[in-house]
Amino acid sequence: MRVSPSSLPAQDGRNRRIAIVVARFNHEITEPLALGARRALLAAGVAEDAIATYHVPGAFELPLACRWAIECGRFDAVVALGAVIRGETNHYDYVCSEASRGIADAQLATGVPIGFGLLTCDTVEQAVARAGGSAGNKGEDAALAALAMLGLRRQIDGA
Ligand code: INI
Repeated sequence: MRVSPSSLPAQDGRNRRIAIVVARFNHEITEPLALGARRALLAAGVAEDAIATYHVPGAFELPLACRWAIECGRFDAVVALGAVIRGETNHYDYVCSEASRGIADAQLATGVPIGFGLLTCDTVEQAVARAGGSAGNKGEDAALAALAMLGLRRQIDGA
């Protein structure tokens, strides 16, 4: 059984403002992720004009752009999307680990949720499967995770 945020109850995105930050590198993978994220947000009730999409060169740049999106104060949550595909060199490992660490740091430092939609795959085929193929769309999942965290915060705060 596939366990993902999509298998959780529907999220309530009404009155939420969300930034999608997407890497251009491997854009044939990341654009379907961005479309999936947008689709999931709209389906959850986020208004079209409450979603802003920003592009960065590659996954390495995701953390800083997420941080900027948070610091501008216009968004309740961020969705970070990218695809790192293992190549011949260990560049892959640096990009994966720094992007992941940076995204985690940004959400922990600010308290603003960042849906983690960074694919880290051995092959293009694996990435395609996770960008709307046989393994679902991880952009959708990351968007729903961000909304789920906003809902959890509201629940914990008792609001
Ligand atoms: N960026 C990615 O988003 N995916 C990759 O697979 C990748 N590889 O393999 O190199 C990648 N590299 C670029 C990196 O994210 C930066 O944009 C670049 O180093 C400039 O800072």
